[in-house]
Amino acid sequence: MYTVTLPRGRTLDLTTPVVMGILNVTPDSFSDGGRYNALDSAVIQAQSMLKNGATILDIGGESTRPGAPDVELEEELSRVIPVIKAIRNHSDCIISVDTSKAEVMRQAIEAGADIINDVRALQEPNALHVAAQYPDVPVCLMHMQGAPRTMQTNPTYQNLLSDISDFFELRIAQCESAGVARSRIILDPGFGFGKTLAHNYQLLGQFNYFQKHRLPLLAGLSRKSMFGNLLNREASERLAGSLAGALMCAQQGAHIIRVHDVQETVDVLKVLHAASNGVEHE
Ligand code: 9MG
Repeated sequence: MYTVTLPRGRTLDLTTPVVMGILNVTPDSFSDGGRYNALDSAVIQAQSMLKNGATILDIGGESTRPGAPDVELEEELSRVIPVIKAIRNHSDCIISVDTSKAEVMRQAIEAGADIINDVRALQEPNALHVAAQYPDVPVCLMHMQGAPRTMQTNPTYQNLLSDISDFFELRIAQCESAGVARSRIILDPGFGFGKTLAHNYQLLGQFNYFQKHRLPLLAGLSRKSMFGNLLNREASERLAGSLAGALMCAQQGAHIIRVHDVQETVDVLKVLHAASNGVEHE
């Protein structure tokens, strides 16, 4: 049972799994074809995800798919900050910023973001320092082996699960030393980030291993190539695989499921909730 403190006196109740809707504001967004770059479209997309049951909106301006090029600071700021401001003007929803850059984190929080989602686990220059300055902002630390440009070149582990867990423990300790309290941390094993197909399915089958850290867990598998490669499906055809993955992670203790297809995932989680907790007799 976890409740996470948020800015402006709010909290995020993670007693049952919640959906984080993905709002990519990159020109090459791999699964929405870049349709949502314009500010108005981003706000419309955000409203639609909230209407469909998203609890959190994850806004990112850097593509982290394998092979993606780095994005300059000014470019990332210009993509992300106006969108956060516009959504915050329309809604009191929970916004996370998907970034690894300290300055993007800082400006995003000042613009109204509530959560830092960092695929590089606050390892970039100054990121820990900025995170420490906002004690009400939770941080998601994701595991990645390597960097997006090269991470899929022969990833290897001594022991996949314990290597990832050791990384978590190290980063948790480094966060605490830098002034980021353990109670603010969310962990994510990072499906697809420096993992082979076999690694990804081992993670999916044994996601509950990470409950041992006694911290909220995030799972991001939506439309990833682990489904494309297994099922021979294009990104737009990976809904069934993504829902199966979401369900498996939720059943094994994931608290936050990061997805493109909000409505369908919310339905899956409602079915899981009904089966786990019962429904009123008619
Ligand atoms: C930004 N991003 C892309 N994939 C992700 C994943 O699996 N987890 C998290 N936390 N962020 C992700």
